[in-house]
Amino acid sequence: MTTAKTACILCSRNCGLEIDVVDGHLKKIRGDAAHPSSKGYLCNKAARLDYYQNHADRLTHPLKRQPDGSFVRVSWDQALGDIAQRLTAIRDTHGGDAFAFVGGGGQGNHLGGAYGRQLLSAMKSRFVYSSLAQEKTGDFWVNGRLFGAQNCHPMEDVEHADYVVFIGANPYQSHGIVNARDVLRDIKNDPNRTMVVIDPRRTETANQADIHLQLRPGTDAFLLLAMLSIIVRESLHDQAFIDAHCTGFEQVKAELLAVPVADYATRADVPLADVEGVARGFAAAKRGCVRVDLGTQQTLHTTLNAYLEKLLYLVTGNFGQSGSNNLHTAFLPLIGNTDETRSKPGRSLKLTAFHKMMPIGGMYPPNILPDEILKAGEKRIRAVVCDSSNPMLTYPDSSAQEEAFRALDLLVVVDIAMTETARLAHYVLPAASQFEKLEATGFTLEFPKNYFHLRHPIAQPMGEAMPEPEIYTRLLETMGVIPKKFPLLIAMARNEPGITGHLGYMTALGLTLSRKKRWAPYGASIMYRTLGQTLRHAAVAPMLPIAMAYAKEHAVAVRRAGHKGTSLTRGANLFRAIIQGESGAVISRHEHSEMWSLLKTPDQRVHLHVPEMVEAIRVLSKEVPATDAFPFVLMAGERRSYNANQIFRDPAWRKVDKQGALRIHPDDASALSLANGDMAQCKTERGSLEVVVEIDDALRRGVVTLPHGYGVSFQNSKPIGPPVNRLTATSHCEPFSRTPFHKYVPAAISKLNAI
Ligand SMILES: Nc1nc2c(c(=O)[nH]1)N[C@H]1C(S)=C(S)[C@@H](COP(=O)(O)OP(=O)(O)OC[C@H]3O[C@@H](n4cnc5c(=O)[nH]c(N)nc54)[C@H](O)[C@@H]3O)O[C@H]1N2
Ligand SMILES: Nc1nc2c(c(=O)[nH]1)N[C@H]1C(S)=C(S)[C@@H](COP(=O)(O)OP(=O)(O)OC[C@H]3O[C@@H](n4cnc5c(=O)[nH]c(N)nc54)[C@H](O)[C@@H]3O)O[C@H]1N2
Ligand code: SF4
Ligand SMILES: [Mo]
Repeated sequence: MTTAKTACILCSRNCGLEIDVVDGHLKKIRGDAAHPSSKGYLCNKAARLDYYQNHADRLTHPLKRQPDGSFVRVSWDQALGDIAQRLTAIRDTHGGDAFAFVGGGGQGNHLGGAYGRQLLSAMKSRFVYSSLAQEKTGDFWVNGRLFGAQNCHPMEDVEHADYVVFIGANPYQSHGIVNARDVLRDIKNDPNRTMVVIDPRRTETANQADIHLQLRPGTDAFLLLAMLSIIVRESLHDQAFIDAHCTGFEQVKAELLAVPVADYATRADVPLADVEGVARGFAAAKRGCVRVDLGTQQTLHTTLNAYLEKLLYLVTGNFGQSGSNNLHTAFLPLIGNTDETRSKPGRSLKLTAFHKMMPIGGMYPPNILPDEILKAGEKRIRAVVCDSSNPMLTYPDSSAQEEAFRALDLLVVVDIAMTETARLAHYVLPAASQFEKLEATGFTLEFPKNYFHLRHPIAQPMGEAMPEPEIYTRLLETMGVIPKKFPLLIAMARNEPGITGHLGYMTALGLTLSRKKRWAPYGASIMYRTLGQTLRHAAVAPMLPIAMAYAKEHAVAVRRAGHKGTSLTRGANLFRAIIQGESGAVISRHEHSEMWSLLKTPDQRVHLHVPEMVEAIRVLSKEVPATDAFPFVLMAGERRSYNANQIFRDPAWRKVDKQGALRIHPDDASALSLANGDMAQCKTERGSLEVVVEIDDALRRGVVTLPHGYGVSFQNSKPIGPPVNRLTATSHCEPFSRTPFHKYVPAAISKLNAI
């Protein structure tokens, strides 16, 4: 037995863990008290991680699909040789845009993505499709306008706030905030702090709250506008803050004053007095913050919701201080910035062939992928490499995705397990699991203190599985885009005395890449093969320049976090601290007043006036409530105690809710003669599923929910629990960001007679 430190890989919190490992099994799993953020916290799911590490669908060898759909084992050389040859042929015949990279890191593994994305350069493509573009790109676009770059990303300091508003987020189950259950309990128990939950369901979080506004689904924009209007009508906004830090308030104020407050409260079906109470309470709070999640992002008016939610904390001055919303630094660049001004003809912004969509934050949305494969004629996507994602279950409209993926000339899936997507692939490449390799996430989301956790392997890779850095580096070498050997750089790396902090190596690398410009996009793999050979774990090598850049950009805050050295050596010291910090390393400590330096607007002010959003507010005022042909609104993809995206496959990991029940209000159930445990049919425009019924008085009438993360065909079985995306449609999305309305799927429910 060994005891080792790592982190949980099931959600963006990545709580630090200490695990007893016995024969490759994760036996006893405890919270790591030394982790800089989670400090020993964990939730019920972490204890089940051995079901991720050891299960019957784990891949151990590269596989090639046969015409009859079965798979045969092939060697790495055979697989990579054929893939390289076919990718190169597709690129040379049809151009780079025939290729898309899909996925690239889930909740715990972002290191491999940095290597995988090099394939885009090798293929001369810019198409990255990602699940983040089915949740947060509307939000990122608004950030670009308000704060100057789409990767200026605000988070919320719930831990230190007096007044917290959760909108469409259920942190008790989904986490997403520091040590959620403890923090929620602390707020609940403190009479001087207020928690508000805005959610159509009385969630586990709402049960801890002081105030629950149980609005009608899809009406957040109305409710938020009513609250904002009350604030400006009653002059509760923070004029001093706005004068000091914002532009464009007067235009926005005029729009907000025009909002018919009482009408909009009725629209949301929330008593006007409650809307006023929260608007006044939040505006009066000393330290207030707003946390949103999928309940606003995967429902009607996605992008407008993001704008209004941010206006709420901005006009009340709840930004840039303890307990408010704050921008934070990023270590690994998880989100890009799409500079919209470059969309002019001849500039480098890449529109998709069929939908003519621009990327947001560097990503394209899953909702358009089937059309870009099937309908773009000569310009269609013909080859996909899919990594760390299972689109057949998690992308909207499983049937449409399946039809499209089957039509590809080449599909390669890199995964640790035989997934529904892998079963369609020409080649399936086995990756080492997140406990078998060096890993890390880009979720460095904290301010004023931020940290980064590089996780060391704690078990041996299974069979011939390899870490993604090795897989992609070998593929690039086989494609001939980089040589296999860099003798000069290797020699530099080996012979350099430690005291120089790799400055000699970095200079030599810089010179090499400036001479051979065609190698420049492959810095990660080149460093992996050279500097990496002198480190305990080669895959960490590309983090040296990242650490150097971070230490340069945030010099004072990095120094405050205890990383010594001069402007030349501090980056290498930070790099070393990251490698050595088994429980994670604090990388920077800012003062709140320094947050403004993270803004990317030229005047370092928040630009409140976003013309497209003002227009959206006007359009909203004319919106007629939809009269859907379907009587229910289905929230397709609820977070519960036993789901974790599609990360677990073995259904034995679940202690409760094994069938992933459909939750329905008691009155709706009785109208349909449904009792607990009955079978029902849930039907939408796109499909129907047979589901088990669970009566839940926490719901509004007319609203039903199904969980996310079920529907797995473990060992090629029939789907276990509902594969919810059989019910969703690619066209059912916000026209601007194309993020799906997963939380607002019109549905019909009927009783199925027992057989
Ligand atoms: N247990 C568990 N935790 C997870 C995950 C998981 O699979 N399982 N996945 C992780 C991931 S990838 C993500 S993105 C997060 C998501 O985390 P959350 O967004 O917190 O989770 P959801 O349950 O999808 O949706 C949040 C809430 O939105 C509410 N909602 C639905 N429609 C509306 C609406 O119109 N307005 C409002 N205001 N609310 C609405 C739902 O009732 C629900 O309570 O969770 C992360 N954590
Ligand atoms: N209807 C509906 N659909 C939804 C949602 C919803 O609420 N409703 N939520 C959406 C959201 S917010 C998200 S984030 C997505 C999540 O959906 P996806 O983007 O598909 O991400 P995961 O489910 O995390 O993908 C997990 C895959 O990564 C593999 N994997 C795990 N570790 C590794 C590794 O180290 N290397 C490699 N190569 N692979 C690995 C797992 O085996 C699994 O196949 O689902 C989305 N889909
Ligand atoms: S699933 Fe639970 S234990 Fe794991 S990172 Fe998220 S909050 Fe922490
Ligand atoms: Mo997500």
